[in-house]
Amino acid sequence: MTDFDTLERNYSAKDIEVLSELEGVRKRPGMYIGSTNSTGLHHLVWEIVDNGVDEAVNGFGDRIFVTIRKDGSITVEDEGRGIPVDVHPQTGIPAIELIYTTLHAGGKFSSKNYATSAGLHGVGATVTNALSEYVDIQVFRLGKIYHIRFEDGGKLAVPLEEIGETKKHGTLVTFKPDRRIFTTVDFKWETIYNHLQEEAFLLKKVHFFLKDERTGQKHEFFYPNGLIEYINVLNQNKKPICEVFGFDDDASLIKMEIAFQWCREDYNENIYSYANSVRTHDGGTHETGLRLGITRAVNDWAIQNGVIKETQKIDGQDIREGLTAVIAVKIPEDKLQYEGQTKGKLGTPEATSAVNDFVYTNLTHYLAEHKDFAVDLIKKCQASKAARDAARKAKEAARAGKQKKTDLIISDKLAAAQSKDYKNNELFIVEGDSAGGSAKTGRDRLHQAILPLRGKPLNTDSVTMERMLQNTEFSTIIQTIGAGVGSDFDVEDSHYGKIIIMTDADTDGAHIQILLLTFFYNYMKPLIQHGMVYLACPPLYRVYKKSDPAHKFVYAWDDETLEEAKAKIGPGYGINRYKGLGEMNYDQLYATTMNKATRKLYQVKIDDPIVVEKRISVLMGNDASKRRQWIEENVVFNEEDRFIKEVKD
Ligand code: 28G
Repeated sequence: MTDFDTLERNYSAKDIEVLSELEGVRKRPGMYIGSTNSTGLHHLVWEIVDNGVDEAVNGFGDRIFVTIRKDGSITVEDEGRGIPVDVHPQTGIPAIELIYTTLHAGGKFSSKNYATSAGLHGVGATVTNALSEYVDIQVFRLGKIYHIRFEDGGKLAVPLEEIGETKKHGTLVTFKPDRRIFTTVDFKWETIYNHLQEEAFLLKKVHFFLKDERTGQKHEFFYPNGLIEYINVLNQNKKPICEVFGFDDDASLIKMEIAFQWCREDYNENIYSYANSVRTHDGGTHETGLRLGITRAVNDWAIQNGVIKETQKIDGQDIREGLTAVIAVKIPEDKLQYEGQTKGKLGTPEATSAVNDFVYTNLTHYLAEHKDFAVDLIKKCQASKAARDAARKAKEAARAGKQKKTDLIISDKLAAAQSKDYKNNELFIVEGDSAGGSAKTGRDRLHQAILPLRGKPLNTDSVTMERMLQNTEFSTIIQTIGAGVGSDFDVEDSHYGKIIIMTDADTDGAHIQILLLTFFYNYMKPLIQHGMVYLACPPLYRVYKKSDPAHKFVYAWDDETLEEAKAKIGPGYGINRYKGLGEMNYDQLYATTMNKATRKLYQVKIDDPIVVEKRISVLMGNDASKRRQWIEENVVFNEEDRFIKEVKD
């Protein structure tokens, strides 16, 4: 079948084209993988894994093996048909070589195909190749073993060769990312673990095996109950009012799978959506359909069972409080469309009514069969409505002229900003009275407000909302921000455009950050979703000239900038190490940590629900030693961390 060794290979125009395409990827890696940091690095793995997953989803093989190797390479193996090795008649180039070296379009878009990968549409392998030191591939196909190897950004190093016979079938790809392209080439167990786990939740039939030869760690992911198990993991620390339940439809043109669980003492709406296995962070038509279907089913049940009158319909927002839902739809390629620049929002119009009807029918049926749960759910909705109505009345009353009074209540600890231009105001929540004092003196009074915190804040993950509201520290924060709390929180009302947590750069400081972030995550999630929560980043060192310590000095934030600082000062340098914010004068604190022009801030992001829930369970759970270990290993400002992401402003 394969006659690559009998056909004359036509070197020339095609080879030049190939080299320039690979070069193009190397010149603008960001265009293909988003960035060249840790996130971009791991993209190379997802591209290769996705190809194996596509093969499995098409029904060829149901196991994918991923191995992190000691030399910094990764091996991915599937048990599919093996990448085709037959020779393209015009060019004399084997299919596998073209697949790994050209930015060809994939097959035609068709209604029979459901693309699974992140949408690079077949060019993923080429991108990984272009950005690698080497890619080495073995194909087990139709009884033969084939080998091909690329080096130095995708250049053919060993042409396709037949190297033996085999009974297996599949593809084995090993690649090593190019250190010259990436800011880090350190593969992270946790990142790959989370990604494979997420894929396994979505693809119930596929087994994933992850192994790390650097540490000996191993894990197998296989979730035959898919999204049900996904929600069980997400909600492991919550208080459910029902089992996780779900529905799926594999027969329609738009395939869908949905799972639900409602919990008490959770004031957020937790909806996670996917289209063709890619997370849709910004929702879209499938999420719209889901919300419509839920609201309709719950209201109809309540009316038909005489719990509410036709005129007292429950607001969708009150129904969704405390709901965790995951929806995964599969849209045929020819109907798959997104809104906006990124692939974060599904645009396919048909998805809205398809999901709406599907959810309505199945949820109606479920409520009819689980009457006790339905009754509990309606009670919960009514309680949330009552709480919100009360909060709204209080807010309206405050707007009607009682504002000064609340200002007075919060003013003894808070040093308020003078400006009423809320969007440009910043609230610094500062660890300790002494740093708080320096911050108050040093700040930009027009736009910066300071709220000092004494001691460790309450762990809001282990108490009820009532208990949290009794806590002075948190009630002060809520009043200061002025935008409500829980389901009543309205980000538009925030008195600050940035909330900046400023703690010492030590374990206690990290713990305080986590406790505050837990509060914001549980009770003011939109602040985080809108990118309004930040961590200040005080310097760790001040490097000075011994002969002129007061005038010639540079600050350093980590070991790398410390080296740069030493070089800048030159021979005869001395180093101050800052153990806490309190060791800095007010003007030093302002210059290094608060001044917009010179400071560093980390923006808090939450893009991966599993990561967040896992973090919270490690960090907020009962195992204090696990928590301390995690904080010490990770929170000392690892810029690649997905929970905390660096921005400079
Ligand atoms: C181990 C890590 C990554 C893969 C296959 C199998 C086929 C294939 C891959 O075909 C070209 C374009 C569209 C059909 C397909 C084999 C059909 C028949 C394949 C992988 C041909 C690509 N026999 N397995 N690509 N298509 N595994 N694993 O990359 O029309 S990629």
